[in-house]
Amino acid sequence: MNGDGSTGGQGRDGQGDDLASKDGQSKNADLAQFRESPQGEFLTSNHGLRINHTDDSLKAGDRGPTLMEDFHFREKLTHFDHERIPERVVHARGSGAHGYFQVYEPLAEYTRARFLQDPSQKTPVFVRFSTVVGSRGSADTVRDVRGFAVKFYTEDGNFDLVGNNIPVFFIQDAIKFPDVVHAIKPEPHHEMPGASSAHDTFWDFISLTPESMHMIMWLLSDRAIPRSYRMMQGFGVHSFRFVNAQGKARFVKFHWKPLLGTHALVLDEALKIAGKDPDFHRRDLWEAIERGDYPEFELGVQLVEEADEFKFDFDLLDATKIIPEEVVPVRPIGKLTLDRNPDSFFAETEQVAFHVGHVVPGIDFSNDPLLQGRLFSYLDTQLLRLGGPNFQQIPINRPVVPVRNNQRDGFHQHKIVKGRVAYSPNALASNSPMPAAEEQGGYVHYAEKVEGRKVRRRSESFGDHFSQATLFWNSLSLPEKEHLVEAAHFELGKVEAREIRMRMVELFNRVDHQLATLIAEGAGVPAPTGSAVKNHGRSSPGLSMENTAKRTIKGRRIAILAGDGYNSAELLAVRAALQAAGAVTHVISKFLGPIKSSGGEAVEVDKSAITTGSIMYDAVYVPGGKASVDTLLLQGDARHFVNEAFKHCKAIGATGEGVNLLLQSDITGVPLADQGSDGRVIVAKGVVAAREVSNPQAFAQRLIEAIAQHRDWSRAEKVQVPA
Ligand code: HDE
Repeated sequence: MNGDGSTGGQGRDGQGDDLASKDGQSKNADLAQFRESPQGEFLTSNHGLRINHTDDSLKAGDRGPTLMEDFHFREKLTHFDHERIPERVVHARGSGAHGYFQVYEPLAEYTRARFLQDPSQKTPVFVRFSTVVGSRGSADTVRDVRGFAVKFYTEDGNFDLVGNNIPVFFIQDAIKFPDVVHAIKPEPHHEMPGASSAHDTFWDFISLTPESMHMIMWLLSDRAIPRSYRMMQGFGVHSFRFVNAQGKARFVKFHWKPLLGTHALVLDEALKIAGKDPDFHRRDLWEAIERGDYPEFELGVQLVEEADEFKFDFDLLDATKIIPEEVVPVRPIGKLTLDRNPDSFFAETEQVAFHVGHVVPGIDFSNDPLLQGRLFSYLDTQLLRLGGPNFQQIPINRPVVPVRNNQRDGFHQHKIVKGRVAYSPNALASNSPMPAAEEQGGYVHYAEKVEGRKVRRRSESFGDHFSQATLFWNSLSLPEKEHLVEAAHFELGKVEAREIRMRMVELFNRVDHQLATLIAEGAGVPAPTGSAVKNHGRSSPGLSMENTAKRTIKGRRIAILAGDGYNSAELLAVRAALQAAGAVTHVISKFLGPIKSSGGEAVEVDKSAITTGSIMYDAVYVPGGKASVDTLLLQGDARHFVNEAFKHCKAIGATGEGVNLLLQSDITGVPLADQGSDGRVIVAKGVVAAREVSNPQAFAQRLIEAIAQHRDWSRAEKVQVPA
């Protein structure tokens, strides 16, 4: 190492080229020096002194005052007093995971980014999923946008793709960001509601900001209440640029698609889970990774030639617009796998600092005014949140390549740089560290031609705020449309000012007349008398989650309700089949501990009824066994479980006497009463039931098919079910 460059601290000098290695382990190795687990070690002070007693302060006599000289007491308390850092202004609540990314084939034709060239190379990544509105301790399942931020530790430095699970945004210009965030955050006089858009100030702002209407359609859709972080899409939102080694640029939009399919909760479930398990998404992600069920997402790109920039009926620089997949297909380019949970929430998930400006050669920006504003904001926010300009030296933020420059000092500087030269140009250190030419990996901004007058105004090409909102509405399936209207009833139902509700209905009327009429009905305001615009009738199938669902039960949670006297053959066979198909099963009973089957075998209860509920499962199965089912019949909770699962359109299975529980619940519209003892399996509306089970495996197969549908929306009777 050259004595006048930086040494120690950051990066591993001289090894830059192989750090984002084929096996993706180097980042782990790089961070290993920072990981400690003090088992079996002595307790010390922060200056390394072994501490001999930490449970009593130093006092003058047993009952005397605490002494000033108790440095251990003061250090321990002072450090504790300073444990908190400011939470993120937005996206405060998050969950992180480590993993790796692999490209499918070399992309040299489109980009010179080195991590996108070699399919055998694993680039380490850290991902942080988040909600936007709530504070750090808020519930996971509220209606909200989800952040999907990915840090790629590449051999060219870090690339951060800081996206959301919704492909558009509320506003077109970053200067409006403080306004939209102030409007959606808890109202400042009483700090309510804690983490929800359902209040006056948000809808007041929206009703006066028509550019937000496309985003509002997504926010009211099921996308805003995902089933799991493992089952949601991600989007880079803005148009970025790919630039190849020849300097040719193309616009690019980034898409993440979950391999488990895109799935959502229903509103009632999301609201209830927020109380029963506020950590629902965090836990789901953590547990999936712990059991080796690694979440996977395919990265896709939409590429647009520079020459085609003006061929669309919207502006590519307008972040309230998508490029429909039918117009420009999404081309899959690689896969992200999340295979390791963080060791320390604070050190990793809380201290990770994403910045849209962290790019690598081959990836560049567009002039989207929202993106341009973000390029300022992310760096600025980290300075405050992480306490100064050296936040990139925090282990989770360190690139895997060396960092050398003439920046010096500042709070928490970890590097000890040798030499007296901290300026450029210099002759005393042979002008090092020196700029790299483009062919040496130096980042050169794409030389886009720009000219114009200084103006503080919006481009006319950003003027259409409704066509794509209508496109979204037209593309939804009927259940999705019903859910959107229900969500609007919930949100506007909490808005006290009638004039805000009226203004919103007027805006919805510019999206679609039927939509506005349905919303008005629940919002207590008159329906609009006529359509404000004619619906253009276009749709884009990719926008409906129905078309992105994958028919698998992998990673789904299935509840098995049982008590003493259960039928062991049925329970074990069905459970084994569900597990073999990749599902997670939990035996639920009144109390923890073992329960005994009718034949005397025992099975361990995974969850006691009081700690859980149907809302935390994707399906429920009730095995037979007279005594077991008779006990369940006496428990209101068990009937409620079945009712609620039915109401939420989930798959329900029952065998033997288990069918009695379904008959005694309020499930209607399923011909269960016809069940004779001929062993027929009845499959109706996602309910799979059989009195006599000669072949439990075959039964399990039918149940698996029903669960793989995710929900059976055909249950019109669900509204009559009390749950
Ligand atoms: Fe952010 N955003 N944002 N944002 N954003 C932040 O940075 C900002 C926007 C997104 O897990 C902040 O470190 C402005 C769009 C994610 O750490 C802050 C604008 C998209 C995360 C900030 C936007 C995002 C943030 C707060 C309007 C999707 C969490 C704390 C121009 C493409 C990252 C922080 C994490 C976080 C500013 C709009 C995604 C204040 C000014 C559009 C996923 O810098």
